[in-house]
Amino acid sequence: MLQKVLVANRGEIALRIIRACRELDIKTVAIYSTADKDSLHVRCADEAICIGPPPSNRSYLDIPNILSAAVITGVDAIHPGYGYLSERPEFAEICESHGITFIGPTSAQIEQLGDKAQAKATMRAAGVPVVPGSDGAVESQEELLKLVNEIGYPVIIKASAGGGGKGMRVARNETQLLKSYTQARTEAGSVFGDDQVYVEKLIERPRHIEVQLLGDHHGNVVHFGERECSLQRRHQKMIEESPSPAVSDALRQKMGETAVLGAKAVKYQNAGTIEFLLDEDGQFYFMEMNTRIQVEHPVTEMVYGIDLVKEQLRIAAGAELGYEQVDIIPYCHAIECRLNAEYPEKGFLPSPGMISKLHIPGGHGVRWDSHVYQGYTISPYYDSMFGKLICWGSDREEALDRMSSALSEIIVEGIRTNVGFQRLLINHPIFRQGDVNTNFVEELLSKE
Ligand code: MV4
Repeated sequence: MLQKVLVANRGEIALRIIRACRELDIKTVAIYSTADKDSLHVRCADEAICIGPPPSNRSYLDIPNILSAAVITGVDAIHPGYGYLSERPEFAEICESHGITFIGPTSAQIEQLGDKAQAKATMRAAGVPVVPGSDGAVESQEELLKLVNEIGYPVIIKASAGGGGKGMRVARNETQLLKSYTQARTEAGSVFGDDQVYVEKLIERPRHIEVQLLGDHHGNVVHFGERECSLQRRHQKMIEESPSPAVSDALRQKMGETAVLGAKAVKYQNAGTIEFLLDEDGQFYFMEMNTRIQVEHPVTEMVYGIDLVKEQLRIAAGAELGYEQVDIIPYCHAIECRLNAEYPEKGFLPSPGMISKLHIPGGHGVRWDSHVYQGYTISPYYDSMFGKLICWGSDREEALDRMSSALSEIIVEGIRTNVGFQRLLINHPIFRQGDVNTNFVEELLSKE
């Protein structure tokens, strides 16, 4: 097993990883910026090293500083968490070349799946359904017009180096198409340093459904069902649940087997997620593969009774999964609300500051993953998410009722939060019916 792990992250996920290490008797090293010196991940780790000033590019994204911390403390592995360096192939590569285990897939896998056009081609070749569109990047206007003539409008243009919704444009006619194409390439070039774009048919009002995967170093890959992630605003997820109210047992099996097929095609190792779009006819299509542990992993943990972070550590140490697909059974329904320090009435403006009073709900079927405490100051430098509330129940209704009750119980003073907005969503009749798509939150906000 691993002896000592450096956690190359902050906030709740750093704490989540430290807790998993402790249970496995693995020593931990926290890294922190000067803005995070009072954060719980610093207090809970066995050792902590300051790696720079508050701006992320001078601390949590500073590879030389983080590697120095790893070498000084003599760790044998680094867990990148999510965001930050988690999907940078060059970071995984430099760990590999220094004999430090990167807790995740190989740098080659991160690179292969990080280019979204290439990932799509790989999945298509493996037999995973993809949205009709270009084979890889579209090099010229002529090529673009020829292709769109075949597939028809509306279409969506995406940056190959993008992902998570960054650098996408919709076109519903030829005028929009040519304008969007030029804009998309210019923008992709300046934002990602890569101006390649690809085109596909637009799926209207899709659901975002993702399948959780684990692969070990021995060729075994299994899935842990799906998460419904359609409730999001500006590509930031707000609520995730498992199972999805739109997925039948038969569809789950089909999506799961398809995701495993895709992961096996790249010999995927460690935790990963395949994102699908599910259209209104029940067809699903590969979108992206995320090569990291995700924010919303706890809902899958509650439903399947597994600790995904511990599994990541075991897998990285070379252990075999030790179970098969037939052993993986859903036990309950789980839902997660992301709680943010933000002001919903002011366009979700960030609301950093000191938490002067805090009461966290508890009880049966309630989990709270967070790095904050009463008296903690939320920094303006980082993401506004200050905690994740996860509730589960024997069925969807029980999980949602429990979430509603927990959201009523929570007390957070000193900052503005989205708690009230989350309660509104949880009790919204359309959400209760399970009848949502990726436009739901924005449409709801535009009606107010
Ligand atoms: C799409 C789409 C419709 N049609 N592709 C956005 C994030 C990225 N993973 C893929 N995204 C989309 N791709 C086609 N062909 C709509 C979206 C999309 C979306 C997807 C998931 C969750 C929220 C979304 C919000 C807007 C657009």
